[in-house]
Amino acid sequence: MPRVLIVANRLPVTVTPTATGVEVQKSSGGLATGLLRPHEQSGGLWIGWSGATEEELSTEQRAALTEQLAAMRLVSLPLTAGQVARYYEGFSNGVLWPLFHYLLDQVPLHVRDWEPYAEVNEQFAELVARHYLPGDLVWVHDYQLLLLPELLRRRLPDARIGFFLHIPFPSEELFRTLPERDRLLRGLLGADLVGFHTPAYLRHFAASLTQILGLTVEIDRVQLADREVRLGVFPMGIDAESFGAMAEEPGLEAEVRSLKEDGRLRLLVGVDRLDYTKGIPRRLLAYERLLEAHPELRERIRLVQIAVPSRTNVEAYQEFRSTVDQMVGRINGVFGTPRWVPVHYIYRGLSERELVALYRAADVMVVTPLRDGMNLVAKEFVASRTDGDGVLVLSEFAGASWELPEAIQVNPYDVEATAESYYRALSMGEEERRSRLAPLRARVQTYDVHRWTATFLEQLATCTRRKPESRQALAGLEAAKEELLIQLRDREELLALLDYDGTLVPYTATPELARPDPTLLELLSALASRPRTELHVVSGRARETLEQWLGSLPIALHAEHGFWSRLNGSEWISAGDTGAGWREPALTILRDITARTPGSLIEVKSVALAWHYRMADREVGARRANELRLHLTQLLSNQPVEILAGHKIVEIRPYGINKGRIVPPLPPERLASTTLLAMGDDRTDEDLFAAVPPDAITVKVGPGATHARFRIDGVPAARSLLHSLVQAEVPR
Ligand code: ADQ
Repeated sequence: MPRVLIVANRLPVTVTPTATGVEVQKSSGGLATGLLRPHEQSGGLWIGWSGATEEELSTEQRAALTEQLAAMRLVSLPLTAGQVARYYEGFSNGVLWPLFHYLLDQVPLHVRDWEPYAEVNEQFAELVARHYLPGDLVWVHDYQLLLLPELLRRRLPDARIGFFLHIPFPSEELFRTLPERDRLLRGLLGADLVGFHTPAYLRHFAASLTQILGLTVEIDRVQLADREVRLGVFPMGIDAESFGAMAEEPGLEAEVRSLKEDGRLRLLVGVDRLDYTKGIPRRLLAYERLLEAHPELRERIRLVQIAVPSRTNVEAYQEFRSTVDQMVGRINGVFGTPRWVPVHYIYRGLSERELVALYRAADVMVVTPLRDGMNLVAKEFVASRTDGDGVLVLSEFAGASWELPEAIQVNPYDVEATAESYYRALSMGEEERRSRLAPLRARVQTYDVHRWTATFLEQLATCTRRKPESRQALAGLEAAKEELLIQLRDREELLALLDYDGTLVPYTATPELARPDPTLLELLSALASRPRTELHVVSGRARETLEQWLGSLPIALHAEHGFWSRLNGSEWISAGDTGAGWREPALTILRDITARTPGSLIEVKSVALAWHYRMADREVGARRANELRLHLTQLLSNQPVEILAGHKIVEIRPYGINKGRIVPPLPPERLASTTLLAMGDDRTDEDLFAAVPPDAITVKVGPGATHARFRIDGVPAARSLLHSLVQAEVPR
């Protein structure tokens, strides 16, 4: 098993400064339990913050802490109180947490803590890189470290990096409200594997990649320029066996009986961190509604609500605490009697044993968050019910709901319906209770936390990093430059065949906006005037455009994928008659789809027709493009044309007309003295790559499948490559 480096905001410990040093206590809890096994078994490290700020510890205490942590193979990332206030409480808990839980109104009006967030992520990257050894698996956790995968990738290009998000990934329309949305997405794309609790979160993330970054996601993977990122669904489980065992401990039964006042009370139980996402106020309102609507239940039921103090330094949490206090006070004041307290509210954490006793005592477990990544409490309840009884009322907005469909599912925003579902749960017969719980138990026992860690790490381990040799096969900009210069030493003629859009200029909203800028014209002109150099620009565009934009340069132009050619200022020559019977019917279809797809447009060329959808909504555009291709393929099946899907474009053009046509004849003696460069970004450029000799320097610009030998990042890299040719010494 490879060594696993776990990276999370917090280390699984609690640190207390003492007179002589520090006391370090291991903390338990969902994540810690789950990750302890790979941590122990792989001999790995856990890297995170200890929970004590730099200001809280003296120099001696810091040294003592480091030493004690090292013995547990834990590595602490030091944070100052200011960093905790801004990176952790400010941006992570003040902005990302509410936004990712759909609670936009909790996001501050003016977000200011981005810089410290990015800075701490950098610090994490430095620290992890320092401890990394080749072959390690790096597993980064949660929303505090969204930038870390990319920051690590820069430092450790060959590392296998996994990321798991413990909270929901919000719908793309919400996510895009974040000013730093692009950087956060790119941060995550530094990983090889990005995991979520549910398929819906994965879908939201994929939609964000498409809509915000313009990337194409193929169900569970995204192809980047130089590597692939896999996306996966890994619903987190709990240590079901240990909860089951605790539930069977002797003496527990007595505790359960006393909680239920020897059977006189039926209990509804809620166990949460005191967090506004957990739905406690509406849960209380629903309980109040239940008491109003069903007075016969008074003095016979009780809601036990346990709330662990959480994020007490964040203002929203302080206000929230007093809201809950007041509601509990009000309900108890209105409905309580000398013999009966309707809500038993406890504001502190309980031991695991106390928790299990409560889970066992619950007639109805109420888990009604407004939004929750997964919710482990629901699973802990199920695992503790070794007696096979008890009803789970579960919010449909908890990640756990898709895994636990046999629970009574509720919409926590619907207070009336929630109250009714409590009633339904309380009135449910034993047979139904048992038959609903059995499949829940099977699920929670099978997909436990150990299975969760093992599955994630297994998948991460199969993300094969490219070996150094194969990387050379698709090397980047520097390698392409080097190879060009080496070839030019022996073969002094330079023949450059260059695509235009997406290679020499970036894509623009509409095709006419992509006219060449002065820097490009200068660059092409300098390259064309290089001795023994022949420069061709080949494009899918119409002749008129190319002539207008590049006609004054001493270069060869090829329009409409090589149907038209104009060699150094001569006349345009066409490839011959191609028949045009297909154009009218095709145009009819194109006009129809354009009318139905806002932001799309038709380009009519002399032989080809093109449908552009760069400006259309990304998802709709892509769907319509598929529809169009299908339709055209049927309509034009007996016509001498081909239908091509390019970069945000669908093109119909006569057969045999492709960019490969423009490669000039290269008799052996010319071949021996020519260095050939072919560069393009689109699928149509693959025809060009296929038509040149195998040792030509073929360069793919940007992501996507290719047969080119080199891949570079984008237009600036393409220009930089040409620039290096202009500057290269020409032998005399
Ligand atoms: P949390 O928001 O912390 O976790 P949850 O999944 O319910 O939510 O886990 C809480 C843990 O704390 C449970 O193990 C529970 O037993 C314990 N706990 C809660 N209240 C307690 C109390 N009063 N006393 C003692 N212990 C208490 C985040 C996400 C979740 C996701 C987890 C794991 O918000 O959606 O399920 O991470 O990915």
